[in-house]
Amino acid sequence: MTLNECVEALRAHDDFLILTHTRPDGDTIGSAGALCAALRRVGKTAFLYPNPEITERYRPYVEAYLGDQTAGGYVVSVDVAGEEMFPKGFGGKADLSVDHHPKNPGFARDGLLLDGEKASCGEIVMEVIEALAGGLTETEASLLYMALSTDCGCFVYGNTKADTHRAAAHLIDCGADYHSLNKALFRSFSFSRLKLEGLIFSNLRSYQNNALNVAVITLEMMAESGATEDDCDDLASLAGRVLGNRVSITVRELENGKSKASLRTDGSVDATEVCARFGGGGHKMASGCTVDCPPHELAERLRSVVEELWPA
Ligand SMILES: [Mn+2]
Repeated sequence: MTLNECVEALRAHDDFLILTHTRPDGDTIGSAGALCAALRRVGKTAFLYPNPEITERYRPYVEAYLGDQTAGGYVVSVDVAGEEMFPKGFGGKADLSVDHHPKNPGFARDGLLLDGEKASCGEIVMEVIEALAGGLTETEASLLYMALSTDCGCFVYGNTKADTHRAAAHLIDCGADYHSLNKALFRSFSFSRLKLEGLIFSNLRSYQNNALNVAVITLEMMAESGATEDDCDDLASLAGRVLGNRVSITVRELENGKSKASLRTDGSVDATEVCARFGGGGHKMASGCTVDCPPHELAERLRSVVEELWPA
């Protein structure tokens, strides 16, 4: 559907329930919060579905929009790539969907507003709000800045484009509190997370002149740092920070005796090919597998396959 059709669908209804995705990130939460605020501003009743997985990092930003109702109203999903990504406990259907995942199959009854070129769903919601309400408040701009900046890793991921920066500049012009958001979202970590990273880095192993790096995260390290699942975002990116890295292997020991591996590569070694040998899969540059063996053993087995396929 077009932007105008999306805005017309929003105008035609009065009560809204806004869905974020399972294991919600800054994009889905910021997009949902901003849309909720704008709908209220134009006289509608709107709430966010009380997604039980919203973490303490994000909850304060959307506390005012979280309702108790888990069904009813006109249901709008934001940044939700498919029905399997619906938040825990939600058993209904979506009426409207706004998204930037190219693979979104169009599950919403009245239509899907999709722009797969955007780095974040927040940039699409920004256009929706401006067309619906004729501008952005400072609160909405801040929520959308949270959405945009988190989905592009504060402008360092490969999805970052000139348009991403232009949208961010526009949000800053509209009053987004970007200094405090940048500090809170990208420069602040729980004590446990930092302690866990310390343990991971002290035990990091490096091969191929620092081009191949292997991190192992054991249950003992989790216990020693006091880290919980909330502290474990994006651990698979840590080993790849080594200067000269081309391939990184990260293995986490699971409670059930198995180990879960993530492989990230620059494309010189096909991550899917490596993980397929262990029953896993994914993409050429990022794949994973879960294997019934201790973490250090899995790391060694993966390393030997990567070295076997290492480019001459
Ligand atoms: Mn997103």
